[in-house]
Amino acid sequence: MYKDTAVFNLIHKELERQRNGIELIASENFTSLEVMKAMGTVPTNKYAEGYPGKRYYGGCEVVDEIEQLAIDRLKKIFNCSWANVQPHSGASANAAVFLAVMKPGEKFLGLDLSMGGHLTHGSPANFSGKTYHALHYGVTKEGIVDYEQLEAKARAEKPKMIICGASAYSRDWDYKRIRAVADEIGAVVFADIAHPAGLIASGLLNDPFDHCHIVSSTTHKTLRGPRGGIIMLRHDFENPWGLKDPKGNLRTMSSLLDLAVFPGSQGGPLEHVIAAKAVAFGEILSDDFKSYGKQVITNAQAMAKAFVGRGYNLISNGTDNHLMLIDLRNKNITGKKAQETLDKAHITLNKNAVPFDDKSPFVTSGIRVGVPAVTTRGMKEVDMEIVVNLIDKVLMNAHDEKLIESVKEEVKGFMKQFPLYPEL
Ligand code: DSN
Repeated sequence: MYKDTAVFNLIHKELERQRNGIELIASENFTSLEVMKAMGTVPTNKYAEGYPGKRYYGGCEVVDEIEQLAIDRLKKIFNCSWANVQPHSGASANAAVFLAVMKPGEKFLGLDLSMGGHLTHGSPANFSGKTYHALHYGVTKEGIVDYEQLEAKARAEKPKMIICGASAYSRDWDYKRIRAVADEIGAVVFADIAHPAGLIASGLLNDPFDHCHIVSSTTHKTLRGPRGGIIMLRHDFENPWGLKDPKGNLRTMSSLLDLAVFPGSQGGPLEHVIAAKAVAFGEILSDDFKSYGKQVITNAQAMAKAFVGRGYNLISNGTDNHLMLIDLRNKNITGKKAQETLDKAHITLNKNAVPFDDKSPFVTSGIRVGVPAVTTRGMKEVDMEIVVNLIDKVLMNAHDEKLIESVKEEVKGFMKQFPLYPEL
């Protein structure tokens, strides 16, 4: 029987990389072993186009129960009336929202990618910017969402949809204000909470569901589940915008979104991943998860303070959530060089454009730093000081290969205090 050693050796190598490094990519996390176990199971063998109770193939009675459990748990987490757990990723979830709400060429308004937004919020390189007419708002020079600009553009251009949410924004959102202007012009408000979802689930940030018509997220960032996407509605509503399905029938928002996921943009759902989502949602409903969310925010604030204490320039001067964006221009190092040099010391983060950046997206003036993953590994405020010291040492000595090698060894020793998957 064929037995693969090449792939499993590489997977083990990746495990060691994760164990020995400090993971600060704001969109990454470590799932529980239970979540991973669920992913490697037999529902991967099953085709189940459709939804629980309404499938195209036979033999779906068990995956129906799995998917329904995931839906029910997710609805409980966010106090929703409807949820779809099938999107393969956050980008797929967002593609389905566009498909349900917009016709090609129609206008929508989202945060500019260069100001912290996401590719699927209208980047010219993405389906959202290629298929629809993307308009953008930005942030002020203080680094806060420019709500006045958003309102002015909304009133002038009358987009069909306004997207709130970001990939590199460290402050909370004023969803109520966005909804108010959307109501003036009759627009749909769509919140992409992929980054802060876990903090929202724990009640630690403003609740988008009160004001936004549609909410999407990934499941693998602060929600600490498997890689995937979800779409939710708190209130399924009659469809005041007169949105129609592909056959021209008026439908409720939930049924338009279900149709947009399947058959609109996906085929068979990944039921093994949906099983893992259900496990993660069960974990989120526990009290432990709320303490995790609180520690994420406490750690992010401790880290922000430590960076500011060493003269780093934080966009918006701090953070409300799990991440911070740092402008490195006063430190004479680009985002690219910072990322590459820190990588050599096994400290992983990403270069990131800062608002009004004068460098290309491939170089950038900044870095994005997030704490969800290190918090999962058990780090507390005092550890944030240590991590910032290590980062500062590397960035201030970026050409000293010997020193960077010694930091790498220091990082490896430090991370032994925070075991990762000791069972594996
Ligand atoms: N790639 C994700 C991030 O890093 O924020 C967004 O999809």
